[in-house]
Amino acid sequence: MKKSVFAAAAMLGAFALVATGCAGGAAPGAGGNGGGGGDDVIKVGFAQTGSESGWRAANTESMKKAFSAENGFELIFNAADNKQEAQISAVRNFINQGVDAIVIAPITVDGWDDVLKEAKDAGIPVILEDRTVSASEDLYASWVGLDFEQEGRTAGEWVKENFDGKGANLVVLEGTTGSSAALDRATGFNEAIDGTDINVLDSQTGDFTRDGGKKVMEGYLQKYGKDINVLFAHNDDMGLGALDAIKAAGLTPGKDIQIVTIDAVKDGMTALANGEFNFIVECNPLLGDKAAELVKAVVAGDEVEKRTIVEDQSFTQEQAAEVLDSRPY
Ligand code: GYE
Repeated sequence: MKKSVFAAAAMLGAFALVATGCAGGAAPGAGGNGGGGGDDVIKVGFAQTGSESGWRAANTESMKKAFSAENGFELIFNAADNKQEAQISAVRNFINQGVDAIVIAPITVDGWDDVLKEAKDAGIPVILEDRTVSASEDLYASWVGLDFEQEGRTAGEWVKENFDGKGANLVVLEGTTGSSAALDRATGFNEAIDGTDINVLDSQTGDFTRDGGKKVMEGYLQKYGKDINVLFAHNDDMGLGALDAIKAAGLTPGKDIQIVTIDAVKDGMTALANGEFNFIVECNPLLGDKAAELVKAVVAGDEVEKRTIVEDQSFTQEQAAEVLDSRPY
């Protein structure tokens, strides 16, 4: 077993030499790098988290569009069903296939050091999109994503403005445990409500899914009943799942329990425009073009920015009703 891993690594080492040998000016793939027929096509492996949410569906679509054949890419797509081991083995697979670049939307922040080192040793550049990792910055070429901490802070500021001093009992539906999106949103939110009298009754993960949001909300309603008057969900989908639980408990979402979420995908914005949600902080999933631009630059040997942050907005019910039809996702 060990031997074959070593042999593969040695082979990839040789591949890396060929690849860096061409980086001095020749077009990527010009040296017959085995990428796909000896032309300039850039072979990219993309390790997606899974398909947990509407945000994810929009992100996957954006990535597939940007990494299209017309744009000069051959895309190998993998979705890991929110399981980090599966995602890491997808990345190893890409390394073994000798792709020109790897893009990862990392499920969790920790646990990436080894496989990122393996990619580096094989001379394959890695671009991160969406979430971040705790591994050293020199193990990847670049990251494009959102300011999750600011998103959480914006949600928290809305809660503070509307509920401080008003006897708020809040519950939280957290995103996937250990993901940078969940960790940073919690940090920003807690910072914003710090020093207020907002009472956080409970905070548990719903794994960014509708089902998870529904189940955890059912548990909260059983435990705290009508005491709950505010819900912060780390994404729209968990908030949408919670709507079912709230209605089943005979309560009116948007009134008895006010709801703030993050993402601003179509279904979430529809719930906001309908008055079932009260506020949404946007998280832009359309990162494909930027990720593709970064991959092209890195493969060509150009210097790139280490971090690219895409701007987000936020929406009230009135604003959601105005923009709903023009939203691209
Ligand atoms: O908010 C959520 C998705 O990492 C920003 O992951 C992303 C989050 C997004 O499942 O809906």
